[in-house]
Amino acid sequence: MTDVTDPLLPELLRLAQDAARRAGELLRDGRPADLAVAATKSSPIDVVTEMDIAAEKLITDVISEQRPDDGFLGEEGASSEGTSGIRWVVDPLDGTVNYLYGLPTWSVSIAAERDGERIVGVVAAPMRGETYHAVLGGGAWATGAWEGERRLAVRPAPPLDQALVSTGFNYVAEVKAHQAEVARRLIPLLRDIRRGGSAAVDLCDVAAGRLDGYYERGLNAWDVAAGDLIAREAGALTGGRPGEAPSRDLTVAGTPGVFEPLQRHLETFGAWHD
Ligand code: 2AM
Ligand code: CA
Repeated sequence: MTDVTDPLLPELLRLAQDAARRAGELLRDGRPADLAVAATKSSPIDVVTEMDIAAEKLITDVISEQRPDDGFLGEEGASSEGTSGIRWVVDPLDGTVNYLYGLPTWSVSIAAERDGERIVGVVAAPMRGETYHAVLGGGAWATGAWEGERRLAVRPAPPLDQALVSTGFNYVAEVKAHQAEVARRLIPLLRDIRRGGSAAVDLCDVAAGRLDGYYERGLNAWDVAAGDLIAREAGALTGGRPGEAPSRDLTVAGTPGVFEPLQRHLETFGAWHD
């Protein structure tokens, strides 16, 4: 059981915030201005991948310098066991396609786990000028360039037919086709859907009361580790299929009252399989 007064928690939070800020600046300032134009030419994906790898290296370097015994799991391949019981779960650039096109919704996601329990989450969204964070038991917070720290809370639940729900689609065409079918059945039951493009930001938007719900299939641990803690600390419910934790099969998040019927419909519509 985590003691919320444990001084390790603010130490890990500060480290995650520092690493996320520096990686965010690297990605923001290092993005070639002609990246979107280059998307029609040679191989812009390689440029994005290079930035992705550089950002992950920066994050693991910043953290390892302070805490050499911690483990890592990163989208770009960082994987080490560590010996301290702390493992960092890192997505250096979540929302890659938005980044490629110059859309603002991309993020750096960093979470810390102790003995498998998520205790710290930071999601930096540099083009929004906002960073979201949570420590287990300590609430969820946003910090912005133009305001101080703001506590995050989910919206009061509307009836499902007034709920704004975000989702995402896979990169593989056949998988996307099934996901589109699920969305087709869901849309008439909701106010509307959104397709943000960064799972980590979607989860933070549920936390901030900017969405009533979010779901997606096919996510990895690094996409959701930080955002899931932030959403839950803001009062959201998160899960996978009914009774299960979020997984690759399905991630669902929502304000209580929206989460449950959304999760039930997703089960019925087969959102958990390809
Ligand atoms: P990425 O930008 O790091 O690739 C968009 O729908 C969200 O889901 C993003 O967080 C994206 O992460 C992730 N995502 C979508 N399809 C994916 C896939 N096939 N493999 C891994 N991540 C995927
Ligand atoms: Ca990702």
